[in-house]
Amino acid sequence: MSRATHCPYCALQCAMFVEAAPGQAPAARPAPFPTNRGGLCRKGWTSAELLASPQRLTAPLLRTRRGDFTEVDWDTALDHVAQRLTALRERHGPDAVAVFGSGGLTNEKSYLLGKFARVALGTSQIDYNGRFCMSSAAAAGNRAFGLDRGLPFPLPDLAGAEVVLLAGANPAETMPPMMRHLAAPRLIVVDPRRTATAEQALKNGGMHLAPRPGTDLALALGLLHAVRAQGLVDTEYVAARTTGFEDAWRHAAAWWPEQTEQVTGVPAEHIRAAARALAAASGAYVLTGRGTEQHAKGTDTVSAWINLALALGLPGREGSGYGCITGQGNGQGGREHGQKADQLPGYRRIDDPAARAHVAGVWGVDPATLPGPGRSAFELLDALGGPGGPRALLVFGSNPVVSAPDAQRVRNRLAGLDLLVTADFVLSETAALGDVVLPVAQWAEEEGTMTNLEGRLLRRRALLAPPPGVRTDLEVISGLARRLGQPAERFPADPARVLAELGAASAGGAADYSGVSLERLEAGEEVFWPVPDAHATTPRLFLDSFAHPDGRARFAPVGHRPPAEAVDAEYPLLATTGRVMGHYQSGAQTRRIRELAGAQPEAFVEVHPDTGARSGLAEGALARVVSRRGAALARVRLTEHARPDTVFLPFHFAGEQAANNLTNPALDPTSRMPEFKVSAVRLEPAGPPDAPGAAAEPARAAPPHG
Ligand SMILES: Nc1nc2c(c(=O)[nH]1)N[C@H]1C(S)=C(S)[C@@H](COP(=O)(O)OP(=O)(O)OC[C@H]3O[C@@H](n4cnc5c(=O)[nH]c(N)nc54)[C@H](O)[C@@H]3O)O[C@H]1N2
Ligand SMILES: Nc1nc2c(c(=O)[nH]1)N[C@H]1C(S)=C(S)[C@@H](COP(=O)(O)OP(=O)(O)OC[C@H]3O[C@@H](n4cnc5c(=O)[nH]c(N)nc54)[C@H](O)[C@@H]3O)O[C@H]1N2
Ligand code: SF4
Ligand SMILES: [Mo]
Repeated sequence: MSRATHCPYCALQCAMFVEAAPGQAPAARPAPFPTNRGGLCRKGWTSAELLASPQRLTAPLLRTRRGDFTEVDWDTALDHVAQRLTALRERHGPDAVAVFGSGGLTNEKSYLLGKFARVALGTSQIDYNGRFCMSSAAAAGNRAFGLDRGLPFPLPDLAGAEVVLLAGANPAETMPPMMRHLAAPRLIVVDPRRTATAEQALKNGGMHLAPRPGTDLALALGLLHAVRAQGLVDTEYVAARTTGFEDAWRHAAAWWPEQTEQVTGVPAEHIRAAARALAAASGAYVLTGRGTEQHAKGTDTVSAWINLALALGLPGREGSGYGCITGQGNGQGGREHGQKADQLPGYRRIDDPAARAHVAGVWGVDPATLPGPGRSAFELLDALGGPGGPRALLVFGSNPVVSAPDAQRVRNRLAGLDLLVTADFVLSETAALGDVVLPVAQWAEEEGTMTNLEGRLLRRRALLAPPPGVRTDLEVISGLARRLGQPAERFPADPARVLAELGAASAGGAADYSGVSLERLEAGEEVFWPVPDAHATTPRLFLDSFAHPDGRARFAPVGHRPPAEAVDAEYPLLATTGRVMGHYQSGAQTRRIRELAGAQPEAFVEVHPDTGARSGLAEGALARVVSRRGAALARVRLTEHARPDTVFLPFHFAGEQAANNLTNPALDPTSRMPEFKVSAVRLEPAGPPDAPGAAAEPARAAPPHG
């Protein structure tokens, strides 16, 4: 029996075998596992292609004076980076160097990267792409429950529910094997579009509520209103296990269903029916995804969904609950080990003196030398090269020129840097703008642990040898730390040693990993955090009490407010953005996989036929989707499944096709999450249906970095 690893992409972390017969390209196939139950999506099936792709980087690249890249050996590359970083720090101070990490990195890498920033660089300027992902749900979860673990229960629990409400999540495309757990429950899907997930709901006797983008908070308040008005509040649970209901209710009191219909477009009768279905179910879950979270009021919106779940008595009860569906492969673990601007390992706060003392003790440094909180992801990117902003950026596992909001602005900021270094296995759009590119090993070639959407610890296994010339991220971080004067033993490149240290650093924190060991995972134990000792596992949280000191969950008093940007005569439509099944994120990986690129080679925009007609756009026409910030070029897809006031674009494409050319970087005040899901736009015809060059990248001059 061959040993399994897990998919390189999303938080479902499907188990898979990866094998390469002699002389053949490696191939992936599903392995038995409780989460994917023997399934893989199209991305998983094709994931091994990039391991042996000719587009893979196998030598470090250094920008020459002429402006092109030249291959160099590792010593040359790392010496160069270390010298430049040292010079910039001496000249401008430690915060002149910034680090941008990723929820795709293993726990060990996330941990070592955070330590590298705080100890080897001494910078406060580190954040990561998870800030763009589920930071609003994390903030709301902490506020309500005192602890943030995406799903506080194992995924198979969902199959036993009668009703599952999915707010702004489209797992039929974003985590297809998850639908195996959602076959039996009736689904209530809240999404402006009639997605594949909404179709499934309608097929199984469920409902599709299609609010105008940016109005979920009102809808959740309207549902709470309908629950109370119909006498469906679980008053016993609310009295025994929560605080703050009356304060929260004051904000919902005005949202009777007819009023909610005015703002959201969801019929009042559907709101009442959804409230009744949730309350009548013997087991029910409320789950949130990026659709409801990626807003300038995302934290309050998630709080409103949690308020609804609390009023119905769902969280912390067997067979019911609330959960946030995390996104990236290690979206959960990536936010626990200290690559976030305000965090230290174990989900500790960097401004908490006790946390600083504990972690500094493990690291063998004086707590006073640890920097304080830094800038959040977009604020960090936006400060690059500017007055008082960082002069150098190290990127591990992200492609922000495609995936950050207001992408042209981010591109300009990167161009203003003195030094841009990227660790990647392909020349992503961000790597292509840089001064140094460091080629790293891929998932099937490295050891480590991941924490999936359920808080379940997984082993990533090296099943194949990396190509010669490639190093692991841990080796890169370790090599740079040593060149910056750190002792080698403080920055080990061996994942097992890093995991042991991570366990010690997290001990006593909210996300306690001190009892995690490779042996336990190797033995096939099911391990869910917190893991405070070698026998502990916590598949279900909150059954006895919530994590606040009084053991109660807290209702949050949240009111509705409109999106950051309003439509007007010039920009009369709303654009929302998201995903399609066959591409992953910025597309840096999946656009390089033949089958996936062939199936979806270029950007498209979903448009209601009436809106298309008004804009003079037929099926297959090229459109320019224009916002106050910029434009994206996309092929028109007319569909009755769109709202007439809303268009949808996937963000997987780059250059002039990038959806993020038009998105709004308005930030949530608590989570600092950008408003990816609402921009005011107009549609313009951009050429005939068969215009050539639609998929072409714009010409790009090499940036004149030093
Ligand atoms: N195929 C694929 N799968 C992926 C990924 C990928 O890139 N491709 N990425 C992974 C990652 S990192 C993540 S975070 C997850 C994300 O997984 P999801 O949250 O399922 O993905 P999205 O498509 O971003 O958003 C979900 C839905 O939100 C809807 N939406 C837009 N605006 C609103 C709104 O105002 N209110 C509501 N209620 N809904 C709205 C969109 O129409 C969309 O169908 O997917 C993971 N899986
Ligand atoms: N408009 C719009 N924008 C969005 C979103 C949206 O819904 N709409 N969603 C947001 C969300 S939820 C997310 S998570 C972000 C994600 O967006 P990004 O952060 O850009 O994520 P990826 O495209 O996965 O980029 C990962 C890069 O790192 C490389 N990589 C992968 N694994 C590793 C590794 O282990 N080590 C190293 N060194 N490199 C690695 C890949 O090759 C790729 O180039 O996008 C956000 N942007
Ligand atoms: S659902 Fe996610 S983890 Fe599973 S195969 Fe697809 S991309 Fe990979
Ligand atoms: Mo994400």
